[in-house]
Amino acid sequence: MRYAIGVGGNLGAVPETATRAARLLAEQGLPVVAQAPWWRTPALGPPQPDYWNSAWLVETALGPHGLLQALLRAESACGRTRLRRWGPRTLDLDLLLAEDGRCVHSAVLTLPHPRLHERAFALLPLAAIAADWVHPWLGLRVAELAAQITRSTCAIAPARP
Ligand code: A4P
Ligand code: MG
Repeated sequence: MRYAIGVGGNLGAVPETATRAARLLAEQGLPVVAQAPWWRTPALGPPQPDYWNSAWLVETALGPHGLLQALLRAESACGRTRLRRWGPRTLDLDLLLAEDGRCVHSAVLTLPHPRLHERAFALLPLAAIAADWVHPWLGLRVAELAAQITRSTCAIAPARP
């Protein structure tokens, strides 16, 4: 099964940190099988540095909760600390969408990610690697959701690390 992961961060050398996290996941049997380009995006939330944002597809036999645990472990191993919600971070790995469209609503996990469809910094990278995946609540393809996002209000741009 493949899952889409949103990758973000704005402290330290984020693309390098993400490469380290991908290696850690692969060592645990969760290979990153596709990686979107990087985008530079203004922070949503309290004032803080711009973000690096990308997206991955991860292949795993784990269920969504097992995958979430692996993502949280990888974040911690990459120096993630949590001081405040939407605060600056070395690495954020969010579970965005499952290829089969499965939905989860538990105390620790909501799938699809509840804010995926509102966010250019998540949708535009995701559309580069999973354009045809369908958002199960909305019945729209990722490419359609990305097209609906007004780029001008988000002022985000692809970038090279
Ligand atoms: N959780 C529930 N559902 C999920 C899911 N689908 N994926 C729970 C991942 N986690 C999920 O997350 C808090 C808890 O959410 C987790 O322990 C998990 O059990 P967190 O990563 O500790 O905290 P957070 O990321 O600060 O909070 P939140 O509400 O997840 O924030 P968002 O919505 O992820 O937004 N600006 C730019 N430009 N780029 C960004 O990437 N990211 C954020 C964080 C804010 N501003 C940003 C960006
Ligand atoms: Mg998160």
